[in-house]
Amino acid sequence: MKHLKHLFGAASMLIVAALCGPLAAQEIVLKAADTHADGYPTVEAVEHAGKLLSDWTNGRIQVKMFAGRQLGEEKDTIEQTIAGAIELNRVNLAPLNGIIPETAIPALPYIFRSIEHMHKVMDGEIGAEILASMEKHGLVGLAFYDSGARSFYNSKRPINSPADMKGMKIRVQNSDLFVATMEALGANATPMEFGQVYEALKTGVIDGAENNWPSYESTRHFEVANHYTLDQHSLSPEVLVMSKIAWDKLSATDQQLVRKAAALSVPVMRELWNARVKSSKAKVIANGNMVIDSVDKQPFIDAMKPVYERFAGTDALQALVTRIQDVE
Ligand code: GTR
Repeated sequence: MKHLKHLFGAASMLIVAALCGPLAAQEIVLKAADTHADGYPTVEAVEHAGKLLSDWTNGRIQVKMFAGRQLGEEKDTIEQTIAGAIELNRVNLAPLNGIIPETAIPALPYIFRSIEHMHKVMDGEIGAEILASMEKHGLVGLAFYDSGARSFYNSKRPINSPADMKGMKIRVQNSDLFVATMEALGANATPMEFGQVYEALKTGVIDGAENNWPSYESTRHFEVANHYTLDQHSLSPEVLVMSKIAWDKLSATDQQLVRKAAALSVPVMRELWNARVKSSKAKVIANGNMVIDSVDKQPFIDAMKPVYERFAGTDALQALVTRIQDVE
C-alpha cells in the first residue's frame, strides 16, 4: 500500500509538471541594478543581454532592470549582490577596489595609454584573470564595458596643473585608490555616492568631481561645475557582475547562456557608448562650458608614484601593472 501511494505521488507530480510545462516550473528572473538612468549605454547593454537570454529560452530566463538607483547606490547594491539579493549588477571597478584588490590595477591613474590599450588588456588574458579574481569574493565577473576617460570638473577655476587643485574639495567614488589619487594631487578627497553629487556641487559642499563625458552630462553636473579639464586620469572600466550565490543556482547550460549574452552585449555597448560620448560632448559645449583639452599630463602622472606603491604593493599586483604596461 505504502509502495502504491509512493508510486501514485510520483505519477501525479509528473502530470502536474506536464500541465504546467517545464517553462513555468523553471522561470528565472534576474534582477539587475544600475546607478544610471534608462537609456544610458550600460543600462541598454544589460537590457540587450536580457533580451538575448529571453529569446534563446522562450522567456524562461528574464532580466528585470532596475535603473536609476532604484535598488540603491553602488556600495549598497554591491553588498546586496554578494548577499544574493540582487542577481546582476553593473558597476564601475572603483567601488570594488576595497573588496577585490585586483580591480584596483585597471583603475590606477594613467595606467592605460589609450582606450585601445585598455580594450586590448581588458578583452584579453589579463581582463579574464581580473574577472575570475572576483569569484572568491562572491561575484562572478561577466563582462567589462567602456567608461571612456574620467577627468576633473569643478565650479571654481580651470585646472591646468596639480597646483590648481590644491585644497579643492573633489568628490570621489567609494574607493581608497581614488581618495589617494586626489590627495597625491593636493586636493581634498570627499568620498560620496553618485546620487548626492549634483546637490553637493550646487550647494558648494564640494568644489568638483571627476567623470567621463556621458556621466558629466547625464547627471547635469556640467550645469553646476563649469570647468572641465581633460586630464583623463582614469580609464577604469565598467563591469557587469553576477551574484555568486545566484550563479550557483543556475544549471551549467544556463551559466553558459548568461556568459554568452554578457559577451554579446559588449560590442552593442561600445557602439552606444561612442554615440553617447559625442552627443554628451556636444551638449556640454553648447552650454558654453570651459573645456581644457590640451593639459600637460606629465605633472599629474609624476605625482602618482605613492599611489602605485600603495595599491600595487604586492609582487603579484606589481606584476599585473608591468604586464598591462607591456601590452603594446
Ligand atoms: C560613472 C559610472 C558609475 C559610477 C559613477 C560614479 O561613470 O558609470 O558606475 O561609478 O561614475 O562616479 O560614482
